[in-house]
Amino acid sequence: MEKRKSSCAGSTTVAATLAVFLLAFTGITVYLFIAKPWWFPKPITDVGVLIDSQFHRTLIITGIVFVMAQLGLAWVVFRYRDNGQKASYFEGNNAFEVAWTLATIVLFVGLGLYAESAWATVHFTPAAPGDLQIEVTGQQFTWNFRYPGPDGKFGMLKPSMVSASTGNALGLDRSDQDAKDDIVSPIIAVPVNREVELLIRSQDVTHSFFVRELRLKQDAVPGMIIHMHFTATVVGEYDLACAELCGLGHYKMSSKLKVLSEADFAQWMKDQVANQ
Ligand SMILES: [Cu+2]
Repeated sequence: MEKRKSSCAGSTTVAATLAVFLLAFTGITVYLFIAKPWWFPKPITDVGVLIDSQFHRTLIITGIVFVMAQLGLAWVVFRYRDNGQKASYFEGNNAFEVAWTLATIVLFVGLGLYAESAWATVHFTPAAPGDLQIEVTGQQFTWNFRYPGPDGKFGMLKPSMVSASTGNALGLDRSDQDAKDDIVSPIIAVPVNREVELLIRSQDVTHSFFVRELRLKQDAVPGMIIHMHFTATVVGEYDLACAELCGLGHYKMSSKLKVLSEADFAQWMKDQVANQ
């Protein structure tokens, strides 16, 4: 290959350093994903387990592509470093471009087709009859959870009656027969191994109901009641956060999800009835 003047030649050190950096960067990244020093908390629903296995499948495939691409880059950086040779120009390789575009399509469509129908199970199929319904209301910057009470019916809400100072954050019309036994709580408690249906709404701006262990995140949109259902299988207390930047107090818009045994849940319900 034709040489340029030797004074213009590049340095092997620069190319080698960059190649070594790429190797180290790839190694550290792969290590962090395998050792998992920071990882998701364990899922507490069967759907969460399905979502995790799909996540792992995607991660393994994209991980292999990532490692190959980084190793290829490190090799090219070192192999074709500036030795003082003249740069040559070429217009690319159509066969390669078609091949990797097709490979990407096959990969993404394939992963989509192979995916467990976990997400669709939650969003497109309704909860089974006899589930426990809980209404979730987001408002700047708190969560309120309403249970229909022993009659199983949610009472009337009147926006004109919303008053945080009198403790009626939802505007519940207690004169309505169905509203008399409604229970409103700042945390959400659910019985273990029983299907729960959430009716998610917002009183002002868009919020987002998010519990990591449920692997569920759903926007609360003003003017809509969005249904979502889950069955928690592990007793415990979990953080619930608003996952939508909803204003200055967004950072403190959090609550708790308590998954209780059947007996503890019955007791919790009793305490709530006494407190209303
Ligand atoms: Cu919010």
